[in-house]
Amino acid sequence: MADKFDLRRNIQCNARVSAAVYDERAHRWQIRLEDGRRARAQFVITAVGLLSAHYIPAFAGLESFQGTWCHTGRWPAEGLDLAGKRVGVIGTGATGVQLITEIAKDVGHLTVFQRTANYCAPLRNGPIDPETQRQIKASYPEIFKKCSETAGSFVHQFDPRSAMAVSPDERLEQYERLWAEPGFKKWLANFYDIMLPGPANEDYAAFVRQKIRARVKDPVVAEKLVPKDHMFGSKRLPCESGYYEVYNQDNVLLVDVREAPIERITPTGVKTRDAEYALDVLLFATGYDAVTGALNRIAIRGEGGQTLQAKFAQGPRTYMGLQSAGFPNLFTINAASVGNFVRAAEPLVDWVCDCLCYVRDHQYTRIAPTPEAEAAWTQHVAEAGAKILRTQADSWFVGANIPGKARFLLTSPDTAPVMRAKRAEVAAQGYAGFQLQ
Ligand code: NA7
Repeated sequence: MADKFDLRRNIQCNARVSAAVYDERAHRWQIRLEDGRRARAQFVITAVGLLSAHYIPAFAGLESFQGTWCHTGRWPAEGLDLAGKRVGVIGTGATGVQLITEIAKDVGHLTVFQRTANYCAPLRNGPIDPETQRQIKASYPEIFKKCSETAGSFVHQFDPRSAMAVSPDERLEQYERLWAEPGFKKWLANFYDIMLPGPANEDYAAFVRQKIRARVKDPVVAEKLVPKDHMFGSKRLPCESGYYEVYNQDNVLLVDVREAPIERITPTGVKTRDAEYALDVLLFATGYDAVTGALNRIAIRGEGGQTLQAKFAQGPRTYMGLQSAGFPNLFTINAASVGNFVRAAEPLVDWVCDCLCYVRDHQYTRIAPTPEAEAAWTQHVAEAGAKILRTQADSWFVGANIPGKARFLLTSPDTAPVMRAKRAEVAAQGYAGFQLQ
């Protein structure tokens, strides 16, 4: 890719950005790298990822642990030898669920520390024969077009019928049919209202709970794995390939740390209120300081010396997730996308490119949102966000997984097509809501 588009001369590898400071007189950013190198740029576009700032809870005693430990997002490049070892995993989100399923095949003994049980959906992935691969590749334009039309930029379209508007038999038939199919269809091609708070959502949640119970032999363990404290889809749905069967293995133990919280890490393992678990390896599948975390790890200073971190202390304050007032010429792409990030990011990048061309073509040197446009957008996120499923549980969607982080929807409450239309309209109106200078 780098060679095809002749990008190498424009890329600096191993360049960890430590600070970016806005020069108000020159309308330029001064960027500092950790190794002392510096750069100047008129525009800065952050593409630092929504889920890249890994989070390890501040457990007492971690430094005393004599075994091996790591966060899943910092897996050693040389790999970890888990064969025959006593391994502990903290966290059962999308990462933990996939990790547990894979390592349970090798480890000597596995202890899973679960705080919140999740609704996990079977992926049903399998080998794709060469002919099917050829067909998929030949239809990329249609696939991408479909993705551009759906709420979350995935290929699936919701069934426009309400689950509650069809008979219970018909409803169950659809649930079962989609459950048996591969991929995300079981939630994203289902009745539209299973992804809204209300009776359809609860009906489908009950269906999924039964699916979990049916796969776990020990009914006490099964009940621990059945989510009862949040709505289906209010947290990101982990997708799995044999996760629940892991708990039927004799060498796997599920520890409910809501019942008996982790008190500390000891030199030899993990101590909860009720017991101590001896471990050779401890794996943290404890997630990420989402969206703002990676931005806050860079000292970003805008006009008047204010920091982005201070500005976002009560949650992101942006105009459509793209820019923040007082931080001109800085585009924060990661805060503006939603759903299938890869597909959603592409039109976003195109919009930013068009915007930069507009600024240059009109001989402007500075673009920033007006405080009014930013305040209106922030209010929209709070109000529209309060009605959607993603704000109903304590998850990274709203920053609730990080102690002390303000609770605020970190992505847009609108669907991807709505966001695209809003951005297009803003551009068509000469970048309405932005101040150009
Ligand atoms: P998640 O979804 O944030 O999951 C983190 C997990 O770690 C979750 O089960 C948490 O329990 C658990 N956790 C976090 N802190 C603690 C403490 N202190 N004690 C016990 N357990 C804890 O991160 P993932 O990496 O799995 O997934 C992130 C995204 O990547 C995912 O949504 C996809 O979009 C891809 P909790 O649920 O908070 O009780």
